[in-house]
Amino acid sequence: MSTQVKIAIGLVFVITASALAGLAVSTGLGSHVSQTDNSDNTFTSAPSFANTGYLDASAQAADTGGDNNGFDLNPTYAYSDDSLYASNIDGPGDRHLYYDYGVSLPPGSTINGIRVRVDWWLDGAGGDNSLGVELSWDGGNFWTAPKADATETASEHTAILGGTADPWGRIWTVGELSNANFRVRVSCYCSGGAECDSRDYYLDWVAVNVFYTAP
Ligand SMILES: [Ca+2]
Ligand SMILES: [Ca+2]
Ligand SMILES: [Ca+2]
Repeated sequence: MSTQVKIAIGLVFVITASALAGLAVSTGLGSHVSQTDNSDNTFTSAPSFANTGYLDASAQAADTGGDNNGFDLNPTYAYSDDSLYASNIDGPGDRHLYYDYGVSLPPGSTINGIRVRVDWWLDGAGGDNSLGVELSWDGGNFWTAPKADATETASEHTAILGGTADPWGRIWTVGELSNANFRVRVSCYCSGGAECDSRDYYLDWVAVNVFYTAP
């Protein structure tokens, strides 16, 4: 047998073996393990991952500070994530309350973290500008230390303050998140720029997301 013939026979054998191997897979000759028989895929509930999703405020009020009128134009437009927004004109120092988030948790739940999402922007970036958020657990008498987002943009951006395992420096009870007690205060800051006198702040959405473990 010539060398060329031997090579040709060898190639036919390799091609035929490959085709048969493919046929074996395509005809389902591979093994299948039922998911219920696979212990690695046994799912159990994971309460530490429970969270409320982002909740909308349904009440608001201007607080003291600055010119004392908070987000003076359309403050209710910050209830939802959409194309409508609240405006705080000539606003450094102004503060605004958002509340009635309707947080509903199983009694006795452990609060692991709270995230506040603010979608906001500025009319300009002169000076050092930021948006601060504090939380109250008693209807606005006492407040957490503020967290602030100092990202200055002239079009909307999203900032997440707090976190899934960040309870803002305290141990919360379910009752402290009720509409009667829980408050979000948004504060507008500007320093170090002549433009601060006329700085405008725009707020599309201020939403709250609570992470908890049910008892
Ligand atoms: Ca938005
Ligand atoms: Ca204002
Ligand atoms: Ca909005």
